[in-house]
Amino acid sequence: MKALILNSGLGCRMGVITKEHPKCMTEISHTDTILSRQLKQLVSFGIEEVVMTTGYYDDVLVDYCNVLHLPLKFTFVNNPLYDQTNYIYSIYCAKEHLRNDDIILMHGDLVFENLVMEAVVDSPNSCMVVSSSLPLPEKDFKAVVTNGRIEKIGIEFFENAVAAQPLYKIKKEDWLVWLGNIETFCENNNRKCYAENAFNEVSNQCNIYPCDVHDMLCAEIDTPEDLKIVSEKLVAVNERTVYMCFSTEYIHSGHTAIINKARRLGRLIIGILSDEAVASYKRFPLIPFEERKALFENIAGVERVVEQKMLSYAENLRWLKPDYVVHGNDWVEGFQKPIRQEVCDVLSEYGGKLVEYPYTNNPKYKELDANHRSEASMPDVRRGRLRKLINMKGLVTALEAHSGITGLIVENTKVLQDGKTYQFDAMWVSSLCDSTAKGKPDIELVDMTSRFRTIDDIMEVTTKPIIFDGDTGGLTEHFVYTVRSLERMGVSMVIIEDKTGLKKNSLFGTEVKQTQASIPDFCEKIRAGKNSQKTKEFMICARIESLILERGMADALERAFAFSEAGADAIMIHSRKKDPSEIFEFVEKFREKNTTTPIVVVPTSFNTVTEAEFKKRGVNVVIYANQLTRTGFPAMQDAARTILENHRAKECDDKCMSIKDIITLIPEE
Ligand code: SPV
Ligand code: MG
Repeated sequence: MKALILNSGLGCRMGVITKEHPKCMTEISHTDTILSRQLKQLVSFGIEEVVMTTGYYDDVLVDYCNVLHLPLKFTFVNNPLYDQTNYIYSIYCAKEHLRNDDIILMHGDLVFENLVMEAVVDSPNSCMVVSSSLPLPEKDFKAVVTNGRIEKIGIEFFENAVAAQPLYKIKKEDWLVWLGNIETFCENNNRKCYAENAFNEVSNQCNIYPCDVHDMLCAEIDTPEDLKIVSEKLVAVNERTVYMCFSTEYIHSGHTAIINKARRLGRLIIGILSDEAVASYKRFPLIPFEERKALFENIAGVERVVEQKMLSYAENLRWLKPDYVVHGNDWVEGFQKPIRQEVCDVLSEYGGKLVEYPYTNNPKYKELDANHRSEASMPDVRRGRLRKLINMKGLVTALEAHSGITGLIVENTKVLQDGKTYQFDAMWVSSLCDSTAKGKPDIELVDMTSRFRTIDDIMEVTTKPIIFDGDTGGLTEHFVYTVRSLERMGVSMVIIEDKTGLKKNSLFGTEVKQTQASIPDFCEKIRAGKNSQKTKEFMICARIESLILERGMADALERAFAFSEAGADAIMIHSRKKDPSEIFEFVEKFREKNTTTPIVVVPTSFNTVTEAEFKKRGVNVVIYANQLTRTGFPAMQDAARTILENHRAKECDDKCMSIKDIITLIPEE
């Protein structure tokens, strides 16, 4: 596509302003003339070639264009009769340069905002800029629109007409028809009328549609008064701000394309989602906030980069009041729909606008994302993420997973509430649930090889950190090997409980015989485990069973201090009481002396306590230890019974997830 700019005329009505140069060289802002602004706009829309008709002060004009050093290829065509003819003849002079492309045609005295240019450039058909919002001008162009198409253009038409501006996109097939008639006109010495007179005769073979820009800026400058009005409007246009938000850790061509579009609308402010918001909405960012911010600070045309603390834009929009928010149209449906709605609501509070561009669904970007995901799932990257999350969020949550599919549920389940996204931070590979899935009791019967197999199944399809239920840790001589294997696999933390001999599930409490390990023995196990690990990030958590075995608070606390002294990276305190007071008491007393070692709780029994309350009291990890197992298997029992009772599967159908839904639970690689 080429641009054709008509700059031959005298511009007499501008008075002294055009004494020494053509009208298009009139200054309209501190930084631009009418022409330099037009040319820069063309460059920003990807136009590379400009045909410019010249006449009045043509040498001054040509020099000026060259001095601008814009990446444009100019073809200057002089109209030798510029003072006796109209621009129809200038076009005629340039005709040989105008036969092979679609063209953007504009008068050289036209000032328009970028959204106008965008509407013209992106139009699938030939079009002319009109405004249905402005009153019909007395002396300027109007377009008569019939059956959705422009039938006539001229200053004399008032019926069925809209205000029109000489800015067009004309597809080659339409242009050849119009240009053909311009040639006929000029060859018949009809050179003083408008080029549009030639169009009016052939408009039925030439499909030009109105491109309605309503009250956006698009105006010709004919007089010093016009210049004053348009320059003032331009000040406001140039002060507009645009806001976009990114969470990405790398910039690809899709990002730069949308940034370039946003930049055309105003001064661009970029919001970078905080690490916490990214972790809650996607996954833990591999690249921290400061580095993600720096990526954008180095992009030309980005004026300012700020933090967006939450997925919700509301806070930043009320603060910055941007004129536009720019986003891909991928959030019209799906998970981000409520966020989008909130953006629309907040923008309407002060008259801002949402501008959406088609989302680039490039398979290359999907591949990049998949590579990124697999990087996030690599052992070295995954292992340290639990500790980082605890440091970043203060409190993290984990849900049990005992297979690939339950791992995917923990990985992908998200809830959007009050502008925030909630998802689990980590997975708990429970001995109870792993054993149950294998139809075995929770007595350390499922051997480590088999437990590792479960971890592997989960790891293969997920990226979130894993907390492994290591039961008693076994013999110290064995535990050191377990630690290394877990560490190598990318597990973030193992929790071992201070029991010895035949371990039974804690929720049996004192109903079964269970023996607690001595403090020195268990400290020795912790020390041996810590000494055997190869990385700094892997965590060993000591789990205290004193409250379960009714040995009292003092014993629990004595153990907690001894175990953390021995090197435990975290302390888990367990209870099977519904009433959380003993847990609260423990946390309070432990925190009086130790403010840093993370505390882990498993609120299966004391399940009324909210995460916020735990956090307030100083807990750092909340593990939902068995809820997928306890909801999943009863549903299966129910299905089995329903089929048996009805001797067919139909009655079971309503209880079933559709095949389509079950397939979509498994993401395609
Ligand atoms: C498990 O989930 O296997 C646990 C927690 O160890 S509990 O069942 O509460 O003991
Ligand atoms: Mg267990």
